[in-house]
Amino acid sequence: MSADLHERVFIALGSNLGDRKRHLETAIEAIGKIPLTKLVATSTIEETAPLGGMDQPKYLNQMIVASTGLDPSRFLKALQKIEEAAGRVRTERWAPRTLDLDIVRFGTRRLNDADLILPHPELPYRDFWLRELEELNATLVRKPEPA
Ligand code: A4P
Ligand code: MG
Repeated sequence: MSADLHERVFIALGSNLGDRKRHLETAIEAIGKIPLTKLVATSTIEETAPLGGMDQPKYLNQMIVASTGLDPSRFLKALQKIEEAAGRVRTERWAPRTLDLDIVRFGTRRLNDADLILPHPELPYRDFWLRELEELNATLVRKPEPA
């Protein structure tokens, strides 16, 4: 598949259980191994207070940008496998987790499927996502992806 069929996907990583930094590192390595996918850039890691009003530990959050030839639904499935491998157990929504992977943006796609909404609807409300996205965009301007 030629490089111009690839789209840029921004992925938000979050962890607030166990060895949080290790979970982020392992996830990034695994995302780099998704078929037809290449890592482009990673943001700095931020420690953030938990959103959602539940009493739970602080998160480490980070965002990465990759280039992929997969479609959004296949890409989401690949991310969910990585979450499972990190030992994530889905309990209630917004509960503490070893690893959470959200697709923030997928090229310029807009989607409102039952299992995938693009761009991610929480994007405008999460300061740390907006900061990380800006940081990545600045990196992309300085270092354009090779064709
Ligand atoms: N889904 C729909 N759109 C997307 C998308 N763009 N990317 C569906 C990923 N998944 C998407 O997600 C529930 C369902 O959302 C998936 O099955 C998928 O089909 P989940 O990961 O199973 O459940 P969740 O993560 O508990 O719910 P949700 O709604 O994804 O919550 P968030 O937005 O992930 O919030 N506080 C801080 N400081 N930092 C955090 O990172 N994260 C959360 C979880 C709460 N508080 C936080 C943080
Ligand atoms: Mg999630």
